[in-house]
Amino acid sequence: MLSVIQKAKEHLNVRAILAEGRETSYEELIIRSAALARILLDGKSDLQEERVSFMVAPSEDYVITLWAIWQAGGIAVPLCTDHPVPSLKYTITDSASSILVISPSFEEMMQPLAEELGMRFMIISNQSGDRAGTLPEVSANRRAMILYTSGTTNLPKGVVTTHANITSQIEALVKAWKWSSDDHILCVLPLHHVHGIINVVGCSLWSGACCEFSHFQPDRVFQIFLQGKVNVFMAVPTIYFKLTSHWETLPQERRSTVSECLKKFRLMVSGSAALPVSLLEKWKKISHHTLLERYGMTELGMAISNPYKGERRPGHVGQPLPGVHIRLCNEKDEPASDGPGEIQVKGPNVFLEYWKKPDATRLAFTADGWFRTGDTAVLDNGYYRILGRTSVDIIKSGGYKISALEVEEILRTHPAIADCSVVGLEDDEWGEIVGAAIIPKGTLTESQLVSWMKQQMPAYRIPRRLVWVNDLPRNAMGKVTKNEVKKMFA
Ligand code: MLC
Ligand code: AMP
Repeated sequence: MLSVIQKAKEHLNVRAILAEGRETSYEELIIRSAALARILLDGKSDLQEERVSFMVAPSEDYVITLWAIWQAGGIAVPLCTDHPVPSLKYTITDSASSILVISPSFEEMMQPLAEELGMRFMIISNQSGDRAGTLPEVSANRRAMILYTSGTTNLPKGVVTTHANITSQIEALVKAWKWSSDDHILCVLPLHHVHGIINVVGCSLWSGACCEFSHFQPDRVFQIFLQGKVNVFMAVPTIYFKLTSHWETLPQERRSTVSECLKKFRLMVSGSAALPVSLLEKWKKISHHTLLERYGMTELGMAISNPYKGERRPGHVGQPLPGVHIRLCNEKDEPASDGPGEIQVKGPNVFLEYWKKPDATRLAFTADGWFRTGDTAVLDNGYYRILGRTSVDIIKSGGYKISALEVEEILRTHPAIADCSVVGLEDDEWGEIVGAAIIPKGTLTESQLVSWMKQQMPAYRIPRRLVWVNDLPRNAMGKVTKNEVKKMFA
């Protein structure tokens, strides 16, 4: 039996999920996911790693769908609920998904796509379905999930993890951060990335804790906190920035009430992008917590973390998590002791492969099997400190990874754009925001371009700052010099 289900069986009558006032127990999750697994199987004995894309709102239905796909022997491909159709179509076709499961609210958007792609189309409902029938035995080394991540190529790659990878990613965090069945976490993160899937939903349900879902809106988050149930929170720095800014607008009395409530939390974690020390300090004044900063990646789950007990050092990400091996290396993949060097990782948490991309998979690992992260760090008195990324073409905005090359490719398909260059620009709120220097051909206004971009890409990838130029700065080899492009926005 899959280990997530085995763990859930330890807490049958306990509340697992709270979403829009609905409570779901672990027992209900088990029953409903097994029933959906049988529907997915549709008479087959095992989906044999067929890909099942699903676009399900963060709720008990999301977990039921995920667990159903796993129990039927399929590979889960979670879709972003905010992506426009072209991005969704790419994920579905690249993963060659044969089944699409959706929440009812996405029917109008997704049914035509499922028909176009000849997929089996299912709308998740709350009927319990058929309880009879066996489910396949799915071994831990089988593929479980594909998450799409942007990289230094122009199209996102599917990161494949096995059940064993996911178990080890969750177990390391449960141990390091002392999760227990007394915990209650609020999930405001999207569920097509490891931060939400593994750190929040995965760890809480592994531990018999309660996972509550809400969309992110600062006042809503404080209202939920003030109900007094939530004691664990995890988010990207942008969310802490937005919560801090909102807290500062509150009347004095409300500020104190919120701060008193935050003080009672067991744990607050930040990650997915660098946490500015100034933000850590502001949040400490508000909440009385030193945020626990950790470092992770879609290909790894989490790798390095500040300690639960002991010094949480501002500006640092801490030490390797249990079972994770870290080294810093020079450009020749030779260990560079305390660095600076590229972070390379080995361990049972490390992903299996990029989906159907053997060359990219080979390049991502050294000859002796270390995963190259592309992040540079130093080891500073026993604590790792991230210095930056090897590639200028990777942008992190609001915790989302964005490939500058991917955005450029999309912009170049616009008939009134001759050429462009996309860069990440430092920003207090978003970490980085996307900027685009554009060489127009013909007439193109900013508002026309913005409304066109909204149909092509999700909000976080849309360039927020635009400059119109006649030419792009290039080096002697003719390559666009991105650091010069950045100066064009000064
Ligand atoms: C949205 N907006 C942006 C933006 N994203 N503007 C600039 N830069 C961005 N990146 C704009 C929208 O267009 C809109 O503008 C306004 O901001 C509000 O949009 P929204 O979608 O409602 O934003 P909000 O809900 O406030 O979203 C912010 C957020 C979200 C921080 C909640 O970005 C988020 O969920 N980020 C988390 C991503 C994540 O989980 N990453 C983990 C990856 S895994 P207008 O004008 O239309 O109002 C990983 C590994 C690891 O990294 O280590 O964890
Ligand atoms: P993703 O590919 O979306 O999973 O993003 C992973 C990347 O996020 C890493 O390679 C880092 O560049 C970045 N990242 C995650 N956590 C941190 C952190 N605490 N500090 C700095 N960068 C981080």
